[in-house]
Amino acid sequence: MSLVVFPFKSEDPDVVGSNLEVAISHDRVSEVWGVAAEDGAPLETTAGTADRLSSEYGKPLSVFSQNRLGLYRPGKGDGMNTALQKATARGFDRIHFYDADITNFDRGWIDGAEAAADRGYEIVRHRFPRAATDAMITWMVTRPALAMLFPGTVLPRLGQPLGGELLISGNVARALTSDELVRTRSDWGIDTVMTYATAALGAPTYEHNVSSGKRHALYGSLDEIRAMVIECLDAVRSLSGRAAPPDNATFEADPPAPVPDELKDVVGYDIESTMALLSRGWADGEMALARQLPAGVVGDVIRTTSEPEHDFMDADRWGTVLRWLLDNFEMDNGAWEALAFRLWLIRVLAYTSQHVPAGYDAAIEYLEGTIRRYEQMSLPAATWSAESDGSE
Ligand code: GDX
Ligand code: MG
Repeated sequence: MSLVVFPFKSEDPDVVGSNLEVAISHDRVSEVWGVAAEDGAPLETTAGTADRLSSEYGKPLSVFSQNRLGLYRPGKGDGMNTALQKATARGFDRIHFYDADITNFDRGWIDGAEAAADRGYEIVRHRFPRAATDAMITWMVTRPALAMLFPGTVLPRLGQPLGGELLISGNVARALTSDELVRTRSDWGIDTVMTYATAALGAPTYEHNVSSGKRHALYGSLDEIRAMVIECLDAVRSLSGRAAPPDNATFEADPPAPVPDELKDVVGYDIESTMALLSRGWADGEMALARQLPAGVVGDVIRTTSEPEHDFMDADRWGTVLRWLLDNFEMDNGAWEALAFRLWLIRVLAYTSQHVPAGYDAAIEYLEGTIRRYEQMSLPAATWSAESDGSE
């Protein structure tokens, strides 16, 4: 008995409706839920579509608002936790989660997850190729931080540690509902903590590759995902000092597949308006924090007040900065949030200007190399070596 859950906020109702239909029409799926944000979700339109589809397919399809469960900003985390609680109370064997804004969602996603679950995997994570300038939080914050905090484990190996597309067994869902780290995380940090918490359980995990990629709403200026940057950084920082996942857990993945050519040309964000963000004024207290940055970067960062430079933020300098943020960053402190966002922007622009022009394959290979390098730097016997992958 499988349940499919779509958390949704302000998405195109036609896209949400079409995704609800893909799920409810699937023979493995017995029920579908749309969990709406407290604010902004076009609940009535989607609820009307849900009622129509429910009678058409003769299965329950409900749309309801999330409950207030966590301790952070009420966001996607409350939506996912609301679903987890209700689903475990109902005793579903399998629970799928999908973002509601995917425009190429089809039964293949559900088939892939169900097939792996049939083979005994209790956690099935969908992975997919993304444009070279998409996934800038995944590439610059989450995967590097997981590499630094948990080198040599499954965590830095996961393709989409922030992905909202996964299947978990009823047992895993029950374990997550009693995990404080997950239950309290109501904001964008939910995906990060669920990734850690599921890996920590040591249950057999599979990565299913959706080779066509995930097509969904992309961004204009990166300012649009400022809250996501901050909350994902805070979530991964909160994992510092926690136990590494067991090293004997089963982890398998689909082999890599060719990436569609048109996906290689997709632009993940608007470079010009993002560049302009670097010229914005500094927040109160931001400069005082910036002066405490590690020696190798402090001068260059402060110089950006007069010249909006970014190319100095190579993989190694960013590694030092991210480590410093993991040790010191404070969420809900305006100066820290402004500085963390500024530093991330500098790193994203440096990567975009120096590595994206070399073409999709070279850019992605470079990014994968940076993850291996951060991991290697954090292993006990490792030293910083100039020859390693990812150094510039
Ligand atoms: N119930 C509920 N409540 N749903 C929400 C809320 C909320 O407050 N906010 C967003 N959603 C839904 C949204 O409608 C969509 O279905 C899904 O959550 C993901 O949001 P979206 O705006 O599409 O996020 P985006 O930019 O695609 O980010 C995804 O990838 C990021 C990344 O990998 O970089 C998402 O899974 C992020 O968690 C992740 O950080
Ligand atoms: Mg999206």
